[in-house]
Amino acid sequence: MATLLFRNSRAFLLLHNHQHLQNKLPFLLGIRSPSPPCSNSHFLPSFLLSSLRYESTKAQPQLEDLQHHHHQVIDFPGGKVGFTSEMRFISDTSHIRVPCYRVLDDDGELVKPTNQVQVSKELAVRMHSEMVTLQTMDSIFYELQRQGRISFYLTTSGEEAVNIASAAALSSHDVILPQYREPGVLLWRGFTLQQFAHQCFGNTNDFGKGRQMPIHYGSNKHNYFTVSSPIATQLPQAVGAAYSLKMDGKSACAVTFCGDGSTSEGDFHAAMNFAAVMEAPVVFICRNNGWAISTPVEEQFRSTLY
Ligand SMILES: Cc1ncc(C[n+]2csc(CCOP(=O)(O)OP(=O)(O)O)c2C)c(N)n1
Ligand SMILES: [Mg+2]
Repeated sequence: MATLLFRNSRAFLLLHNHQHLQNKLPFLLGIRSPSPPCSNSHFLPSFLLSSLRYESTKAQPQLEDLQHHHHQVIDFPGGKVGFTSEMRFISDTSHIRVPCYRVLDDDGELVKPTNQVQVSKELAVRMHSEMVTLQTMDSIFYELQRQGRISFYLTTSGEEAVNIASAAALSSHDVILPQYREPGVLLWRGFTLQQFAHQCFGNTNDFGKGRQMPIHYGSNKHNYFTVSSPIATQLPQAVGAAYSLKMDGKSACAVTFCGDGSTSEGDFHAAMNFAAVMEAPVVFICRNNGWAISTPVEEQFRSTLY
């Protein structure tokens, strides 16, 4: 079965054992600079990496051990959630909710020294810039939809970092199977604002030739599967894509996104088991924004992890 890896204010991540994925883990866990697209050359010395990997992938038996470093809590659908600045695997269920991971306090100061390796200033600025671009694009398209110029739109408000940070951690060979709130991954990979506009307007320059609703982006060139409307269908498909990469001996993984509501679908559970049985190189990133349209998480499932 998949392992619950971490959850921050917006996302938790499930992953299966695979050497290639484990190479990416230190950055996904925030303790290593990411590799630039198409390259694996940014790694820390191997002895350090292997100790970090061991440290980061060792699952603890009880969630209760997770240190709560802060006294503050946030109000989140389903109840109050504490904070932690410790990022690590957890393997068990508990009556305690998984705390929200954060490294900066409300004033933008580091909460405490962590085992993180800083990314370069250049990369940090690019990540920030892409998050701002994503917000700006959202504002424009959202207003276009409200004005009736496009028929549909969904924003990524509050989830910009999940988009951009996960994209920055991957190589361009890794295939993305998105839900619909991850256009930032495509933006990071070079899809232009004009191309987003072509798709939303469904014109002749749209790769889908207007056959899809707005925001159903897809691009072969960017290894980004086209968004599909039925919730959670991308999850078992991602495992299939990952298994195919494994059979072809490729040094790449499949990365798929879903929302908290998607975890109620049968496809979610099928995907988890399929991935575990086939030992497929797939990363599941679940964005927990507390709601599936009007259904809050406490009405969606009985898991206490949220
Ligand atoms: C199979 C299926 N059922 C219902 C819907 C309608 N629907 C669209 S989005 C959505 C909520 C999904 O919530 P979540 O996965 O948490 O994603 P979020 O929008 O919160 O990011 C639903 C129920 C759908 N698209 N497909
Ligand atoms: Mg949701």
